[in-house]
Amino acid sequence: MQRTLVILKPDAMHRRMIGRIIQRFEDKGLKPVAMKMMRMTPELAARHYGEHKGKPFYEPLLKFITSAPVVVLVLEAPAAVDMARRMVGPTFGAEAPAGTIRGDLTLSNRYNLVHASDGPASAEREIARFFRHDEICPWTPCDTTWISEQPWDDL
Ligand code: 3AN
Repeated sequence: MQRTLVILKPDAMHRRMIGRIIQRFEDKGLKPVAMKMMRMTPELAARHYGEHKGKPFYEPLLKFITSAPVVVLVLEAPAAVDMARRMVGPTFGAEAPAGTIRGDLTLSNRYNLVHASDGPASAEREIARFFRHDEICPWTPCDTTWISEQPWDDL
């Protein structure tokens, strides 16, 4: 099992797409183990996007991500990091393939609805950045076998 961090960004809030986007992860079988709505502070945003400091889009990106609340989730599944990235799609909405969240729901580069951790190490770092340990709620959905296992021989 692996965990990843997903952020539904201010454009998802303004466009009333929170439910629809969470639904896609739920439908696939990525299990939410933590979720909250918050307003990112400039300090938190700077830490989260630190790798982009100095790039032309850095300041507008901080302004955007702090401009409205976001919804932050931890999703759990086998290979969750890669799975969530593939479901979100490439950075630029206009180039993202149909079937991905960005490919289906946006044309924008900057306003691309969702963040998903880009590797297992960053997922761990980002989860700890946004959630205290006691805010993570491990649980086992009753359909786990049907969604994520392949024990066909047992039927
Ligand atoms: P991703 O979210 O696909 O991993 P990153 O980490 O390269 O993309 O970029 C973080 C965020 O910065 C993007 N989600 C997007 O909002 C913004 N961004 C990245 N590249 C650009 C760009 N060339 N112009 C405007 N905004 C950008």
